[in-house]
Amino acid sequence: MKRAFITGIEGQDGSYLAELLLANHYEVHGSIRPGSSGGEKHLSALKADPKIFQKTLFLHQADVEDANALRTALEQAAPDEVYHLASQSHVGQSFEKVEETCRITGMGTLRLLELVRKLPQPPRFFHASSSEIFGSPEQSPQDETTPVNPITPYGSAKTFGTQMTRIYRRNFGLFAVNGILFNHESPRRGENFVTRKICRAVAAIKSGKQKELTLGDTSAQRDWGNARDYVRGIWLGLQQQTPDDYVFATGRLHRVQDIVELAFEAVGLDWQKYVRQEKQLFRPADPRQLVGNPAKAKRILGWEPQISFEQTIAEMVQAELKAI
Ligand code: G4F
Repeated sequence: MKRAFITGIEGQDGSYLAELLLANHYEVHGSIRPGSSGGEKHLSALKADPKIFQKTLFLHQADVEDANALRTALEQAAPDEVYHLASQSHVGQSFEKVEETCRITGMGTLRLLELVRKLPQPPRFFHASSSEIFGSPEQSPQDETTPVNPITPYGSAKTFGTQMTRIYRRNFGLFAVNGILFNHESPRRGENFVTRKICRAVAAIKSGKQKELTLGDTSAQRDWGNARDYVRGIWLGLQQQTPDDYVFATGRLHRVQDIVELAFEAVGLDWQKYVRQEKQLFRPADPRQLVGNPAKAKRILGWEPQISFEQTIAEMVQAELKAI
């Protein structure tokens, strides 16, 4: 039985990854922040299953800023594979919390790399990098060879973590992999990301609980995939003979406005009656058009995204209606 350690196990990707690894007969360990709910939201079904919780799924209290707690958790788990997903992941908030973002997202990655390197049997290491490292790219679509050019504090912190992961691979012989993840969504997405914000609002407006939806720049374009597809890619990245970097993307661009139209249409409402743009929600800097080329992941990992943008938004709207 392989053992895996996941930072950020309580989040969207961490919880889907835990489910995937458990289905593949792993023993799964996850770090949770002291004082957090311990995965009440997305891990509740796993925690309620007496055949799983404390048998093949274990949670350790360890903040990514606390090297001692992380070391203890890693020593107890003795993992074969480490998946580092924890970060301050909201790009907009990274402008308000610049230092915190760099500490958690940038230094947190370096801290974990250093701890992993010093373990008696260094495990394989996956770093959840981001398309935000490309910021304002000179080429489109972006792939593993595209020069980094971050324009947000979050993108900058992720660039640091990405480069450190490469340095530990090249100089310390660590089996270290960067997954350069473009936007990926699901009903488990945090409420302050634009897909979930729109789908939640649409369900609330449909049920008469909300009157309008205020958004920032609806002309912004992104390459939106589905989180369950990307988590499969994350796992595949660590199952190869040699470590490398991979772009996970769909190769298709959509506007925020497309999400608005799809989501309102799904409940039979005219978006024009409810949506308002607000200057305060525009970011000081925002990548305009991030779109990835996943050819390498397809060729080497045999990875293929299976769930479309339209299916993902429809699933998210249905989940919000059900929740209400
Ligand atoms: O959903 P978002 O907040 O995602 P963003 O900033 O692209 O970042 C996400 O994807 C990255 C991968 O590329 C991850 F690394 C990162 O951790 C995160 O998961 O915003 C998407 C777009 C942006 O252009 C934003 O300006 O939507 C625009 N937007 C317009 N109105 C809004 C809003 N975003 C949010 N969150 N809220 C709005 O009201």
